[in-house]
Order: sequence, then C-alpha cells, then structure tokens
Amino acid sequence: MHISSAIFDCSAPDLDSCPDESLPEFAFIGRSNVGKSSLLNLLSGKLNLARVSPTPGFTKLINVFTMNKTWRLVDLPGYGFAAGARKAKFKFNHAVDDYLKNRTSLCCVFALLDSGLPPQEIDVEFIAWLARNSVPFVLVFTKTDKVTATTVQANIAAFTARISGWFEKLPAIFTCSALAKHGREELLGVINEAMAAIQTEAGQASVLPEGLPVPSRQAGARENRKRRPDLARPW
Ligand SMILES: Nc1nc2c(ncn2[C@@H]2O[C@H](COP(=O)(O)OP(=O)(O)O)[C@@H](O)[C@H]2O)c(=O)[nH]1
Ligand SMILES: [Mg+2]
Repeated sequence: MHISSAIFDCSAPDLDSCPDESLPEFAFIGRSNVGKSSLLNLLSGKLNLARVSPTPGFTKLINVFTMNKTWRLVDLPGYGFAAGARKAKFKFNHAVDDYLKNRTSLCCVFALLDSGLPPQEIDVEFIAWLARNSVPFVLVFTKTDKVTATTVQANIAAFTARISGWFEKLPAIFTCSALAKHGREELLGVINEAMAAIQTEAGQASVLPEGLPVPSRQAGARENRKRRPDLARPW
C-alpha cells in the first residue's frame, strides 16, 4: 500500500476528545518502550510523525494520525504494572480502557510484544483482557534486529503456547523491526485487507433492506462524538 499522506490529527486525553468515528482505525498498544511510536513511523513512512522516546512512559495521550485521508493510526499510551498487585497485572488508564471497549471505528489492535523477551506476565494478562473483551487484534513482535532469529522464534513459540488455549484460531502473528525497516508491507497488508473488507461490507449494506443493522464494529459511528479542533500537539 502506498502512503501518500500521513497527518497528525490530535492528542486526545479521553475517548470523547477523539476525532469522529467516520474513518476506520488501527491502534498500537503495548508496554512502554516496546516500539509503538517507532513502528507507527515505519508504517507511515515519516520518521518523526510519532514521538519516539528512549524514556519509558512518555505518552499519556491517545495520539491520532490520519493516513491517505481514509484511515487512521492510533498510538495508545503504554500499559504498566498495577501498583500493589500481588501478581503481575497490567494497568492502563481509563481513556485506553474506554477507547478499546467503545471505539466503534476501531478495526484492529496491533498488540506489540518485545521479540527479545520470553513471555512477560503483564503481556499475557493484557492479551487475556483483549480476548475477554472481544477486541480484534493481531500480535506484533518488535525489535527483531536486537536478537537472533532463533531467539525470536523461540519467544514467539513460548508466547503462543501461553495463549493458544483461549482461541479457536490463534490471532495472526507478525514480526517487525523499525530499525531494520522490516515488517512494514505485512502490517500494511493487514490494514489493506481490513479496508477492502469494509468496502465490501459497505457495498453489501447498501443493498440491505432499510433498517437492518450493519454487523460491524465500525459501521455505527456515534453521533455524540465531536472532534475538538483546539487540541494542540503537546510536543
Ligand atoms: N533496536 C531497535 N530499537 C527500537 C526499535 N523500535 C524502537 N526502538 C527503540 O526503543 C525505544 C522505544 O521506542 P518507542 O517507539 O518510543 O516505544 P513506545 O514507548 O512503545 O512508543 C527507543 O529508544 C527506540 O529507538 C527497533 O525495531 N529496533
Ligand atoms: Mg510512544
């Protein structure tokens, strides 16, 4: 897929401040520092579209970008450990919880995991949460340039072994390296396929008898979400 335009839209502190739901969205989430912003830049083809930070935990806002004027990429705040939890438990802010559960234009979440690490409990917990909440997602193992291909494969196998029991069919798995510029076409392919499916669905919906609901998450754009044009980029 060719990206002809990639535009920063806004940084939203909560779901109500996000742009309207007229465009399909693809959101990146993962622990702080896993490489969300770097991957977003790789996909967009713009090096400095999303801010890359060597210090974990920088992004607290939902950063929205419009691509090719037809779909959006969303850089979500990273999750961290819940303070005081007895076992590893992820925690993200209310805005992320609300976004993932209620954003009707959300087509697919790219759940990012560090390919250099064995399964981390916090990530396993988070994938369980996505599954429980029926959020559509794919797994993306990042930073493959940092370790050997054998280690990447071993870590992927160990992770999928942890989660495979929860799914009839395992979610799709991708690898990427923002540094080596690897994985871009494959991930854009996911978006391309989703966009094609939406177009097909929209075509079918137009021949449905009036009043029949369109069975898709992104079809029911909510009336009450208004874009706030006064949200300035905080960097
Ligand atoms: N070696 C390597 N480093 C990466 C890669 N992607 C991100 N990083 C580094 O990891 C750190 C965190 O990246 P960032 O994209 O800000 O992560 P985020 O917190 O998940 O948005 C930065 O220092 C990046 O330069 C990658 O593919 N390979
Ligand atoms: Mg970031």
